[in-house]
Amino acid sequence: MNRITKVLIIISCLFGSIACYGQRVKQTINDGWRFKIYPEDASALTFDTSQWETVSVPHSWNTKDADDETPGFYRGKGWYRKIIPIETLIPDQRVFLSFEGANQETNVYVNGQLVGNHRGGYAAFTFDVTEAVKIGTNEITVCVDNTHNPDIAPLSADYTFFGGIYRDVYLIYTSPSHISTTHHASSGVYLTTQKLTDQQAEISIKTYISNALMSNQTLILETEVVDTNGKQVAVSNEKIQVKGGIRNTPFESFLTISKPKRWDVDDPYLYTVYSRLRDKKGTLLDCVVNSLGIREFSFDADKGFFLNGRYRKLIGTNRHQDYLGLGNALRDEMHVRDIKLVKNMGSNFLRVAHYPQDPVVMQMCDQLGLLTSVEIPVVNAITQSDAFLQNCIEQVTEMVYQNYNYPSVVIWAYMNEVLLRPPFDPNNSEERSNYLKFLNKIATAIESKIREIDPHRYTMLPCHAAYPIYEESGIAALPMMLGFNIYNGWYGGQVNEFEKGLENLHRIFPTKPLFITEYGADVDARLHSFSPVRFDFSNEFGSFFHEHYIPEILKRKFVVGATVWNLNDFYSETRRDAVPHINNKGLVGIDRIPKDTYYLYQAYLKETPLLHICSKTWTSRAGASKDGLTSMQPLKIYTNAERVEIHLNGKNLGLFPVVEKIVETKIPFINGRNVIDAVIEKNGISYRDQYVCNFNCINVKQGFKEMNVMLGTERYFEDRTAELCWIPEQIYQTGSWGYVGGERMKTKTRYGFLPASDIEILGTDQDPIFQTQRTGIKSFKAEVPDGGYAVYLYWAELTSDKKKEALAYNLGNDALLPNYSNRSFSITINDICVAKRINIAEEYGSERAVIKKFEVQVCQGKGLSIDFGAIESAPILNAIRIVKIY
Ligand code: GCB
Ligand code: CA
Repeated sequence: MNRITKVLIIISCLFGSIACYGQRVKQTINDGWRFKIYPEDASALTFDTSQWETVSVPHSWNTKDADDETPGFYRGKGWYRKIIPIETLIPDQRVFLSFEGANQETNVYVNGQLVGNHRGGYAAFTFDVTEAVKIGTNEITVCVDNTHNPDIAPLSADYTFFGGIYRDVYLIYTSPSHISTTHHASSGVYLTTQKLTDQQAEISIKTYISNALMSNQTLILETEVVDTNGKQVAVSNEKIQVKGGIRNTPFESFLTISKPKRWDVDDPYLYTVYSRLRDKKGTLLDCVVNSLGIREFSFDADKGFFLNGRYRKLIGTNRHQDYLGLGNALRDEMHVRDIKLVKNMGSNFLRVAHYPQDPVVMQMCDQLGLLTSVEIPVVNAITQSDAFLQNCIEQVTEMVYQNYNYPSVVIWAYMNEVLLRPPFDPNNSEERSNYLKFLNKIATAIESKIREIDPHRYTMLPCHAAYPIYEESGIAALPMMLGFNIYNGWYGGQVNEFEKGLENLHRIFPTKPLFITEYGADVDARLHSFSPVRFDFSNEFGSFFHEHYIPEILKRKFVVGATVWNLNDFYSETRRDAVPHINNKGLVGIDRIPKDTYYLYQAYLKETPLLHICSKTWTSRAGASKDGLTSMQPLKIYTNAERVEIHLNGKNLGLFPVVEKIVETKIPFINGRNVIDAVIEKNGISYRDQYVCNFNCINVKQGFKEMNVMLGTERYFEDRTAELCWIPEQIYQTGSWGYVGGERMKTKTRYGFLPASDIEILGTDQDPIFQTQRTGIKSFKAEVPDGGYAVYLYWAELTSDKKKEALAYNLGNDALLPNYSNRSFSITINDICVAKRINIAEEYGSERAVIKKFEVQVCQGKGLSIDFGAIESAPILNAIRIVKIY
């Protein structure tokens, strides 16, 4: 498909003439790159690129291998090459190549000559390539390297470090004298509201000028502020003297805007600021546009956050920049969609974690009225090297300058859970103390760098819950506020430890405004449970978790704000959960389909009527049924109304009261199609939500067609590709169906047990069907009617001889290596031996999905009995599907 090339031509049409001398030209060069993964040097112009693949930027080379069944993904060099024409667009022009982001170290060559190097995967960088290009065709070669580099942050993290040029690349032409493009790749203009009253706003504007001409120049710098109607509200014109051959000279000017309109979350009013550079005759040389949001804010450790004098509880989400199948290589429009999702949830805050994101993300926050914190990616650990320290300072400098003008930004953050995974030997006190000292040195340097560049915003350190070591190292004292990532009830303990923990943190850090930078629980949208427990990945546990956290956050003023981890599910290659390689704590999926929890936030945060029937995506549903006609199952509704009327298949079930935004009831689903309508009323207008599902009432005596049962679990699983529902096991009783004997397989961790295995099941993407089992099962019986049947037995050997590395951020919730069971057993179906000795692991390998389908007959009213006979160790069964064919 043809992609649209964005061409941004910044013209000052206000001056009437289009053909001004020296207009800046900025255009993307995203398409038609030749690309190859190549670990060696491919920079030579003679290098044969004829066999290279053709790709478009945004691009990542890890979109497939970071989500396949082979552990790891390519971390090394990727080479991009492209021929670009350079024209003469401006007399004596300067030419720049500008990258919005490439992960993580980049070398750029023009016509075989190295023109620049950049280290860090999340910031923009711009190189002046004027001397290296010629008019006509030019070969641009870009080497991006995502190899682990101990001198570049982050060293490790719970997200995938996709390699590639994953944000836009631009070609920029300017006049020889121009507003700087190379001042940390920012716009070259920095706007600061110095003083603000209802009468007036005093704005300082620092403009960096570069002059490539060898002679000194007398120039005119004009700054014009216009309101949303295009009306000029302030202007300054200054004569400036710029030395020859000098880059990045700052000039400061001041403007006053009378009766300023404030930028606020409900009314994100933005002025437009034109910075124009002219020669002394008045001819335009360059123009840069920024927006200006005028606001004042403050944090108080007891009273919370105030924006323009008004109290606001900050609430919203974190966000990762990736998407299903694309890695981090998202088009602008996709970033925009995400920020709309954040706003639409009722949020007023976005933690841009764990790294600076695409400029369109920040522009959207400005336009929609979302406050933000932006962060550099120093995650989990540091390297005790001056090179690492230097890189931190470079990254923080780029972050602050590049994001300086966004009114949405109120916090600069650094170091996420930096003491989660310290590499020192805890028994070596000297090693420990040296590490903490060096950490303090880096944190101090970052903190003072931020305050030096931008004394107008707050600084924050997001810590994990084990705060004493943050105190001990001295780093907790440095920032103006503290963030805490809290997972009580998920990684361990009970949800109500959350509020106790909050009170305690406030007692320990009474002067630091406290922000809950993260909290969340994993939900695989396909899983359900009516007795949810942590780590079952069910929708219902996720709901339970957030239903508890939200009111506790809202209740406490000293909790200045909170951001859910995370807006979206995101790639984390090393994770092996219900959905391998993905962290499922999103309120929306990696495909951006909202989960129930997203609507719970809307019910709390939105004033417009909100009504949502939970589990609406669960369209293929099933359950055990006493009569084969109906099955009682819980139903939940989220709403900001006071009562809800519920209808089932056209029948009014009555009015139900709402408690803390929730209606909970039980519904007699009928076999087949069910339509549930919920209705609320607000100001005489009624609002309706509808849930339609196909329900399979499972009863072996009444209209039996098929059953799909997972052993060893309480979970329900929706196979969305086959549109069928797996239901949990039950014990066999005469006249019915279920297992005989055995016990639920237990996955042991350091602290207890997981409700399901955390092994990635090879050969399937329906992992949950295989992640639980009954060990030592004797039989599975179903008293089905006579006829011809297909019986599918599902296995995966969940013990393994493969050693796995525990994930630090899983906080001890990794399965301990179970003893490998070399098991074999026999299978008999209705007295016919179908396998004398089956050894799953021996035949197929452990951790692999194995399905065997047997064609069997049931006659003389005997029903079905599948019997397992132990030979070595205990027989197992993970799931069973029984289908009546004749
Ligand atoms: C955290 C980390 C974040 C992880 C998250 C989790 O505390 O800051 O990067 O993804 O926990 O899901 O474990
Ligand atoms: Ca892989």
